[in-house]
Amino acid sequence: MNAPVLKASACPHDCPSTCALEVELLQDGMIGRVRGARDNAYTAGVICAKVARYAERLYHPDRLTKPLRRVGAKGEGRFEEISWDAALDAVAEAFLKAEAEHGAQSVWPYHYAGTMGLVQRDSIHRLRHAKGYSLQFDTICTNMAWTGYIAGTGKLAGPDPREMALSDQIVIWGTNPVSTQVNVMTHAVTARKTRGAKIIAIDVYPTQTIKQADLGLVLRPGTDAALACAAMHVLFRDGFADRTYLERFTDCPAELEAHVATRTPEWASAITGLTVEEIETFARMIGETKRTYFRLGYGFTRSRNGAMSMHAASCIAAVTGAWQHEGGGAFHNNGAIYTLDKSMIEATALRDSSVRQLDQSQVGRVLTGDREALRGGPPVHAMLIQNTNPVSVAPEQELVKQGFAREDLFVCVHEQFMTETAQMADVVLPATQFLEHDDIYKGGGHQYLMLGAKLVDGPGETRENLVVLNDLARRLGAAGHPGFSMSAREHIDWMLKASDLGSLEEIERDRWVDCQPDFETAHYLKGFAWPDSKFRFRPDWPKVPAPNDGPMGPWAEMPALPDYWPVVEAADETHPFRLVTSPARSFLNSTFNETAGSRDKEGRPELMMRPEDAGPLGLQDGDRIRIGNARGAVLLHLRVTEGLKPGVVIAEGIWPNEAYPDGKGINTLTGADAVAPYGGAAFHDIAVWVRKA
Ligand SMILES: Nc1nc2c(c(=O)[nH]1)N[C@H]1C(S)=C(S)[C@@H](COP(=O)(O)OP(=O)(O)OC[C@H]3O[C@@H](n4cnc5c(=O)[nH]c(N)nc54)[C@H](O)[C@@H]3O)O[C@H]1N2
Ligand SMILES: Nc1nc2c(c(=O)[nH]1)N[C@H]1C(S)=C(S)[C@@H](COP(=O)(O)OP(=O)(O)OC[C@H]3O[C@@H](n4cnc5c(=O)[nH]c(N)nc54)[C@H](O)[C@@H]3O)O[C@H]1N2
Ligand code: SF4
Ligand SMILES: [Mo]
Repeated sequence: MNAPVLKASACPHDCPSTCALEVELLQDGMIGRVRGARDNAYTAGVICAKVARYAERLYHPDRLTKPLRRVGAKGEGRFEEISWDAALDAVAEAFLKAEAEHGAQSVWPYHYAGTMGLVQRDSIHRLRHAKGYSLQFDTICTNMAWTGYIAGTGKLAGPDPREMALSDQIVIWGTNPVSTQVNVMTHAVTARKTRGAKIIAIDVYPTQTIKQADLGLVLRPGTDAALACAAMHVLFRDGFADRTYLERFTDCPAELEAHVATRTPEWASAITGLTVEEIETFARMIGETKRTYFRLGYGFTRSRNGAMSMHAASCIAAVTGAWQHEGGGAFHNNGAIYTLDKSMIEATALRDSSVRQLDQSQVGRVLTGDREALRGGPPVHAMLIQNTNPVSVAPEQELVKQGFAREDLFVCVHEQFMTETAQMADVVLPATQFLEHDDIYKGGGHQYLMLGAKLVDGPGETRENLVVLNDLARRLGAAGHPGFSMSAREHIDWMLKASDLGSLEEIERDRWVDCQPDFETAHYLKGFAWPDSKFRFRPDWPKVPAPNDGPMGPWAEMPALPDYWPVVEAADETHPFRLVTSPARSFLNSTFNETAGSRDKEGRPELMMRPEDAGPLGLQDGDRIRIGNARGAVLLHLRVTEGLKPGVVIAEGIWPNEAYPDGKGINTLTGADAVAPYGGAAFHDIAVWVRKA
C-alpha cells in the first residue's frame, strides 16, 4: 500500500496555539491522522488529542448536509429539507421584511470564532456593513484580558513565545495549557529539560498544569491582583526591584512602591487563601530569576475585576525588569504584530459607526427586549448566525432561550452540526469544515500567519461561509462591493498583497509567514507603546484603546494603581459557594462535544467540591445535586475533589444543555453584566448555592 500523502494545513479553532498541521490524505481521498508540523518552530510537532483525531469530526454521521426549513414549532426540532435556492430566498425575504418594517438595524448578523479563518469568520462584516445591519460588540472572550494587558504596555504584543524555551522560569498564570494550549507546555518543558528552568502555575484548582509545576499556587477566584501586589511588595522590600529599569521605562515607580508597601503577604494571604510562605516563595523565585517569562492566560480575567488582575500581573515584569532579557517579560497575545489589510474581506469603507453595537454576551437581553441592551434602538427581528453556538455558550441562558423562542424573530443558522442554536432556527444551512474550504489564520499565542487550503470536498451540499454571504448579498441587493465577487483564494491573495506580506502563491509554497518583530521591539526596549514610552503602573483606564464606543461597567471606581478590587460576585449566606466554569480538555468551547471520542473522555457534567465542604451538606461523591442563583438552577453530579479552596466549586466544560438531566446548561448561572472598563463576560465569577437534588 502507498504511504498517505501529507498535506499542510492550520488548526482553525479558537485556541491561542493555532497549530501548523500535517494532514494524511489517504488513497481513497479521505483524511487519516492529523499531526503537528515538526518544522514549525512554535507547533514543534505537537498538537492536542482532539484535533489529532479530526477524522471523527469530519466524517461524523451527524454532519449537516442539506439546507433545512423549520416545520414544527420553534425549537421543537422538526425540519424539512429544501434546496439552497429556496433556503437563501427565505432568508433574504425575512431580512428584507425586517428591514422594511423595522429598519436595517433590526437585522443582527451574529458570529464568533468557531473558525478563526479571516475570510470565513469575518466576511459576515462585509454583508453587515453593506446593509447597515446592527454591529456586534465582541465581548465573550478577550475584553478584560486584552484591555488589562494593553493598559500597561500600550500594545497587544510581547516577547516571542518561542523564548519560553530559553527562559529560566515560566510563570503560567490563569491558563491551563495542558488542556487549552498544549504548545506552551512544549516550550516550558524544553526550558526545564535543557536549562533546569522552573515552572510556576497559578490557578483556582489543581489542574494538570498545576500538577506538572515546580510551584503550583491554588488561590481563590478573582484574587490574582492581590497576589501580584504582594509579590511586588516583596520585590521592593527585598531589593529585587530593578531601579534603573524602573526609572527609565516606567511611569511612576516611586508611587507604586509606596502603594504596595501596605500590600503585604499577610494582606494578600487573607484575600487569596494562599499561605504567607507560598507568597514569599513565589516572590523570591521571581526576584532571584531575572529571566522569568510570564505567560498570562485568559482564565484569570473572566471576573468582574479581570482587567485589573491582568494589568497587575503584567506589572511584576516591569518591577524586576524581566522585559530586558531573552526568555523574560510578560506575554498574553500577539494580536498587534499582524498588520493586515482586511478592508476587502470586511468592506470597512462601508462601515457606518453611527450604527448601534449590540453586545454579543448580552444576546439574551437583546432578544428579550432589554432597552439598555438594545441601545435605545428597535428590537432585533432577524439574525444570521455563523461560527457560534450562543444557546449553549452565552451567559444568562434562560434569557437566551426565551429570546430565541420568540415567534416574531427569524433566525438562520449556518452550521456544521445541529447545535442547540441551530435547533432554534427557522432555516439551517450546512457548512463546510476547515479542510473543506480555503482560509488563512493568525496565531494569537505565537507569530505565524498560516494558510489552511482546501484539501477535500465537503459532504452533501455543504457550503462555505463566504459563498453563503456572497449569495445572500446578491439577493439583498448589496453585492456592489468587489469583495462579494471574490473566492476565498482571491481574498487571501488580495489581503496578503495589500498588507505587503507576500501573496497566495508564496504562502502556498512556504505554508506560513513568520511575523515576529525584532527582539528590541518585542521586549519594548525602545520604549512601551505610549506617547511617553513608559510602561503604565497607573493606567488611564477609560482611555486604553478599545474596540468599542467607550468605557462601560463601573469603570470610574477602578483603583488607580494595581490593587485587589473587590467587585466580584461575592459569596453570601444564600450563595455560599464561588463557581468557576473552566474549560474541559477534550472539548473546545461547545465544539467536539458532539464527538464520542471527546464525550467519553469527559464523562458527564460534574461539579468539583472539596470533601470538607461536601460533608456538612450531607453530600457524597456521585450524588445528584442542584446548584443555583438568581439566574436559574442546574442539575448535575458531584465529584468530591481534594485540593480546592474552601467554598470554591468547579464545573469543567461547556456541555450541551441536553447533557444535563433537566436541559439547563452551565451558562444558566453566568451573568452578562458588562465588566469594567470595556465589557466582557465574567464566566468564572459566579456565586451559587449547592443542594442535594
Ligand atoms: N481544551 C480546550 N481548549 C481550549 C478551550 C476549551 O474550551 N477547551 N477554549 C479555547 C478558548 S475560546 C480560549 S479563549 C482559550 C482560553 O485559554 P486560557 O488562556 O487557558 O484560559 P481559560 O481556558 O479560560 O482558563 C484557564 C484557567 O484559568 C483558571 N481560572 C479561572 N478563574 C481564575 C482566577 O480567578 N485566577 C486564576 N489564577 N485562574 C483562574 C481556570 O480554572 C482554568 O484552568 O482556550 C482555548 N482552548
Ligand atoms: N460557562 C462558560 N461559557 C463560556 C466560556 C467558559 O469558559 N465558560 N468560554 C467563552 C469563550 S472564551 C468563548 S470564545 C465562547 C465560544 O463559544 P462559541 O463561539 O460557540 O465557540 P465554538 O464552540 O468554538 O464554536 C461554535 C460553532 O462554530 C461552528 N463552526 C466552526 N467552523 C465553522 C465554519 O467554518 N462555518 C460555520 N458556519 N460554522 C462553523 C462549530 O460547529 C461550532 O458549533 O464561549 C464562551 N462561553
Ligand atoms: S492545541 Fe489548539 S490550535 Fe493546536 S490543534 Fe489543538 S485546538 Fe488546534
Ligand atoms: Mo475564547
